[in-house]
Amino acid sequence: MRLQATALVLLANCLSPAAAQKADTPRIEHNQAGFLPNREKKAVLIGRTPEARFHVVRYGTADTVLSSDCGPLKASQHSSLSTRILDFSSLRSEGDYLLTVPSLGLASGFRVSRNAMAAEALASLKAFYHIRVDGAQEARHAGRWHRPAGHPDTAVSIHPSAASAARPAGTLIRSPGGWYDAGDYNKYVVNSSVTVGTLLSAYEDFPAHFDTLRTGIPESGDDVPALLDEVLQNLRWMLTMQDPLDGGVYHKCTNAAFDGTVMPGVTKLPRYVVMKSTAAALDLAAVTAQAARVFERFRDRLPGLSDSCLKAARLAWDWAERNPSVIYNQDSINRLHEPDIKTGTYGDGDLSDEWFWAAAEMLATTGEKRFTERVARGLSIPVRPVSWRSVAMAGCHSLVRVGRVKSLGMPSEVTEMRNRILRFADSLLSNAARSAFGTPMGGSASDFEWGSNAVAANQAVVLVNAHLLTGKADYLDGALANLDHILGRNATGYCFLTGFGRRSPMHIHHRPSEADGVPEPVPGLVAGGPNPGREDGCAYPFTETETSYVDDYCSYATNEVAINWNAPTVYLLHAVRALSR
Ligand code: 9MR
Repeated sequence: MRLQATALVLLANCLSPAAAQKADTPRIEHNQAGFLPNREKKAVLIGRTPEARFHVVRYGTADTVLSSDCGPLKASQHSSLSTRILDFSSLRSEGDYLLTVPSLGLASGFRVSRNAMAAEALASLKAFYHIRVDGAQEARHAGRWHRPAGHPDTAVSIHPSAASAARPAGTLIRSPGGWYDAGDYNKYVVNSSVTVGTLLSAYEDFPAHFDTLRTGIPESGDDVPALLDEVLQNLRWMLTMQDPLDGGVYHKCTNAAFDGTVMPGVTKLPRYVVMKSTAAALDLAAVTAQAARVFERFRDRLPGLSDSCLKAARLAWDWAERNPSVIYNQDSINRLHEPDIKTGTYGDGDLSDEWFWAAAEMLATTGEKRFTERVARGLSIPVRPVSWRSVAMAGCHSLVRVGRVKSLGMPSEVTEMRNRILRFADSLLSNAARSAFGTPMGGSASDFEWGSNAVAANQAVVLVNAHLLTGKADYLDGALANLDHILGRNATGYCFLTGFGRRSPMHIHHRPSEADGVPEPVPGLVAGGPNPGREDGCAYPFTETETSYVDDYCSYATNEVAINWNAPTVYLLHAVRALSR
């Protein structure tokens, strides 16, 4: 088979998804960031298409390097779409190629390279620099997205819900720095914790990879890995959220209401720390205990940091023991206090997994018996990937990881956690075998929740952990399939990482990206992704479970970005790079 590559490129452009009027217009979708030579390579042919052959042609030549049958027609469980899977994993030579289905007049270009996804991995981490609150961002670090400093947060008011005898309402405290949570300009301890925990786990799992990585941030060259320099930005802010007098942790540092669509630092509205909560205390305990472990290695370069983290962890844990069920409920707060607080809640009524995560990290770091009882109780918590409200899996990963190198005095529990990770990973692989897109993502309709791309990424983190435990390639390919989902092999045809792929979000719900006058959004941010809840009430082109996405600033329910969605994407992209060397 000899095909004219130029003609196919033109054809591909004519039939590109951007031009598609209907969700089921025949088209080819795949990871738009390219494929690694030694790993699985799949695309999906979307539409009710007849049986067909596909070919891979070396770009710029007429040489067909691979031909095969498209897979059987599969009806998707989450929309009226049908698909066929195109598997070209046997292609292993680096180069630029066209994937063609001549009988349908379809083609799509892709690259196979050892450097596949390297730029994406770097950008996903650098994105945390762009969303820092503190400090002017200069062009030499921020490129076109340079901007003045954000909210100073040097005089933050104690909200009446957070008042104590020593710090009555209206007392001003310092709580500078950190990252903005998402498209909004507030800072939340619960979500910060799961984010920092994920990034610290990335470091603990792949230290050699991160030790040599440079991201071009102001701290470059300080002898601390870039990932940890970035983590420190938020960790130091989190430490300011602890009341040193009693160890309690304020739930968030926030405006009373969301800022308008302006650059950060433009609004001068009052900022508050709001109510101490048990979730915030336990999450902070977990993350500072983990940080104490990680930064112990950097004792010379960051003197005192590891000790301060462990001290904060102990104080927060003790506060939580004295205040075991203070649930953050914004409606109740607003009934009692003024001003009303209308920003994000991150309210969670079930703290069993937060207790487990905090106990697991404390045990992993200190080895103290005091934490074993809460760890043992955690064995009954249902297994699910990490999210801001469900953090038990983070504790399992840490216990198993640390349990491999030192005794935690609970060998059977650690073995049970290992088995739970593997059983869950196996269930993800069987979901992938059934899926019309060949991905673990979408095993259940509920995977398509607010921030569905983070569900895909966090499932993949479990699969990477299963791979680390067993060395089995299937787990890593399963993780890669969910990365493919985020980068283009999905029903929308979007590569959800800003700045990458042939079709990626241009109008994310992110105030700086909307207000800065730069046409392209801040790069390296992951958009939330399909969410049939469509809580924003915006106009959507498609509304089925897996197609409910719109690239519109209006859509905070599908097109916002958030630190807890970027962190597992950072983990995943860097894991795949580190494991494919
Ligand atoms: O990610 C959060 C999602 O799980 C919730 O359903 C949603 C509504 O409560 O809030 C999301 O978190 C938002 C937070 O409350 C405020 N900053 C933006 C976050 C992402 O949309």
